[in-house]
Amino acid sequence: MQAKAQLEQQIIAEQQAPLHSSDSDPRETAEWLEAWDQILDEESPQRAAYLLTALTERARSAGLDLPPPSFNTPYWNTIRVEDETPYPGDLEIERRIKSVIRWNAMAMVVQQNKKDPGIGGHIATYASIATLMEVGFNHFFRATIKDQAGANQPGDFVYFQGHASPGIYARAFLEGRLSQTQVEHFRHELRGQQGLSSYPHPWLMPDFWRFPTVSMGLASLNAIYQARFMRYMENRGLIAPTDRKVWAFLGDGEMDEPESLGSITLASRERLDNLIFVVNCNLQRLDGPVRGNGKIIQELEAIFRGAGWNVIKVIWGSDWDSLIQNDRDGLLVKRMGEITDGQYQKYFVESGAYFRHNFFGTDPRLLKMVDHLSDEQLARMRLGGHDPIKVHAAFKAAVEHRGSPTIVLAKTIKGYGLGEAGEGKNITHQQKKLNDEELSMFRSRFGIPIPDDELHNAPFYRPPNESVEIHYMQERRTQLGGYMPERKVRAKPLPPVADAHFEEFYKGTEGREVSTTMVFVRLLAKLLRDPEIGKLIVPIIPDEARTFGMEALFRQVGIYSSVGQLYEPVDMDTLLYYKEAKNGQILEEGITEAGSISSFIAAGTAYANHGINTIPFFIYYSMFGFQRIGDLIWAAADMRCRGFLLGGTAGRTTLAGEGLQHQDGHSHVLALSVPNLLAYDPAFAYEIAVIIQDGIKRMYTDQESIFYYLTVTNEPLPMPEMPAGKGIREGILKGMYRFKTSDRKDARLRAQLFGSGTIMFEVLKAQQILEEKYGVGADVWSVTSYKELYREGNDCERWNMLHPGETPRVPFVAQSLKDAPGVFVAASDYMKVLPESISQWVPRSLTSLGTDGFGRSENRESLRDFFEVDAKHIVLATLHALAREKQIQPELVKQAVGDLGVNPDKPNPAIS
Ligand SMILES: Cc1ncc(C[n+]2csc(CCOP(=O)(O)OP(=O)(O)O)c2C)c(N)n1
Ligand SMILES: [Mg+2]
Repeated sequence: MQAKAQLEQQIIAEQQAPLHSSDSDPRETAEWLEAWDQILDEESPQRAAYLLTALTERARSAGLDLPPPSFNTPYWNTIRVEDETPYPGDLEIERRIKSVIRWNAMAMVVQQNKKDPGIGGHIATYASIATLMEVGFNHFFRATIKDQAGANQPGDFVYFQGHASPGIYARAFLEGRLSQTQVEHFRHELRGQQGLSSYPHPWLMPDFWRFPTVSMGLASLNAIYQARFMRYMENRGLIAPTDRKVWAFLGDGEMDEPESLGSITLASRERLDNLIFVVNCNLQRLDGPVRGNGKIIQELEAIFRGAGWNVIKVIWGSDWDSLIQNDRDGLLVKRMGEITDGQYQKYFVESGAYFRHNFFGTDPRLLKMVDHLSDEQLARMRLGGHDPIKVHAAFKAAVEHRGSPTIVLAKTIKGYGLGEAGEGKNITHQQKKLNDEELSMFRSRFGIPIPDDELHNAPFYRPPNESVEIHYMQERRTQLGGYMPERKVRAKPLPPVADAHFEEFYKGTEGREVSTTMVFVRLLAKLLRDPEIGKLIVPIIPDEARTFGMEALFRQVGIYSSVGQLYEPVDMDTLLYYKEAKNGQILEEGITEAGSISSFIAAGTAYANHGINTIPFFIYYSMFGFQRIGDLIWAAADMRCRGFLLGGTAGRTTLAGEGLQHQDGHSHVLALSVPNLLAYDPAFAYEIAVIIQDGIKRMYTDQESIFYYLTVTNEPLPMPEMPAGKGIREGILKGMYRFKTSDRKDARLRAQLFGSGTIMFEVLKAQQILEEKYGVGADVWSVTSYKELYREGNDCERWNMLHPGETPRVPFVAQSLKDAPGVFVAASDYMKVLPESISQWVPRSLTSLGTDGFGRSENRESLRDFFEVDAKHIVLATLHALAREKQIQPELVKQAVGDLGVNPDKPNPAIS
């Protein structure tokens, strides 16, 4: 122990060489060091550390300019050999199981690429992570866990490195959970057989995968917020506290994604000791080295230690123990520390002789240390991440650690076991085919009993159920509470929410002007008070509560804080003070849309992961939604996440003064791309009420795998009463209904105007102008969702194409408009393509007005003029359409341009 501590000091001292080079009294230094060594040896390491800290503090308070603290430890394992506990499993049986899994994972990819060249898949990643996975599966990952009352609760959550999925499938195949047919149909999901998706996709395999991880960076972010949300649920009494963990297995290349590192201080600030990252440091990414000229493990160590994480490095396997212990003068560890990752990678592919010469050959004393080892032995010296003993010690320390999250940095070899076919080579990530010789080598290396004449097809191998191996793995999983990964919907459906909450909104505001954001907030406040679902609501805000007028909720339900409120809020004496509480309900995330959507995902999938129907409402600046965090929304969709996304301050022209970066005119276009998302751009209070009530029912009572996007705006407007009559509610939900019929039904000139969001009020003004000034009788339609109309229309068209000769289905748009006379004009605060998406079902040609182009810093009136979506442009577009239909003379339109005050030579907003 003392020797190692001395070395550590020495190495750190070398890093801080300038300080020591000016040692003016080496004898005195030696005395101090000796005294300190004595304390370390005779008292305790804690005492020795305490004294150092005390001295440092004293020095700092005396104003000394000390060198900055080093966040690195030497390039060796964090856990000392003497602190390792005996391995609790049977290493030999586990090795054999792992070998078979390795083989099947490889075979899965090779087989597919033989029969379908280019179908892809990854061999090298699982090959490097296999030991990390298997130690986890055999000893750590608990599928269920007991709470303090002895009741079974959901166990650990594991985010598996996405493209290591062949190994996860191969294990499930051995466990008997996946059939031979399934593994034979890896990446072939459309062959009339049950296949396996390329990566973890709950959408495609809803009983198996829980967390989509293959978009690099999302796993880290999601895992942090998942662990945090568990604490939130515990602190609010929604789930029983347990010591369950969230594990995230990540690639070292993946750590370059900003999302991977972006929220790590939240994890330490929240003391998330229920969170464990494991980074598979195989030193390679897709193209080549992650840090050829540096050291990824050291870099990540410093980052995470600096951020307050517990860092455990697993670099060297047991083969190195005696060498490291005999390294009395620190030569070996110094050499280990000076080699770059690129050079280490070279050692992986080179012979033992090369390793001896290049690594140890720099100093005769180093060479002597490995005299007793043959070149072959040297070449086979295992790394920490391939040694179950080291990995187990690290995982054990990680799960036992308290007070901060842990990251395990495990050094591995990419393509481990592939030999010439790719082990450690730059091409290994892409290696999908093995020739017969390479297959034969792989088979021999891992001892798989497959005869030569079958080898060519790389067949799967499954030991019989009665074999020691299968028996062992089943027993381990039974001990750990069941199989993993597994996704099970645990929550019972909710009863429908009481109508009473929504009725107020059907009445309208009798001329009082309110924004749809205010309507939403009022509805949310009511839902929060509901005795049944109130506690399940999770309001999520990225530092915009005041923007959206939500500050009243601070006091009503409190802001979640894991430590309560340790200060006297500055506005304590006001009614709506900033109240933080341990059981606070609002997740006030700070300025992170990526973090907020991760909370949304955790809350919106708790129905499956925890069996609790939490209902998240995430409200944000609509511009920073699909555009900023679209990939996370896609992941939410894949995960069958439920809940409501609220795009606040939405629309290109409703957000006055904010300009180009804030004014969103395309989130509804981007929302078209998410298959199970319903997107609405409501204009009126009652529409919001109808949509949210139906949404809660569909998601939480009927348990549909859908979620919602609603845009709300901050323009105060008088909210009308919900029109009486059949079909209004249905129309709101399906996407359109006639809001107002013209008083001039008998007029010769007729028009149908579509309005959405706040632009609806421009449409209503246009209707009046058309009737009063131009004698055009115009009906007004509220289009709440172009997306729903587009989806349903396509559904009908497709059915009709596939069922020739049968009575064709008529799209809802066509049904609704079939008797509507006149020309069709649509206006919204979004791009023109949105209304155009339904034009094929509009009986005659549709003129679409929208807000293509960059925003401007201006007020609403000028913006609507600029983008040509105000009442005068709607009137002009209607007259233009009538002229095109030869119902009026072109001269009349020309006249109108002047009368309406339209500047025909204004720049085109779409391109200016
Ligand atoms: C956001 C994103 N960008 C790119 C990719 C494509 N991709 C898949 S694996 C990979 C390399 C991964 O390297 P690393 O994280 O080190 O994992 P390893 O396979 O080495 O364990 C890349 C670039 C992706 N999946 N996600
Ligand atoms: Mg890597």
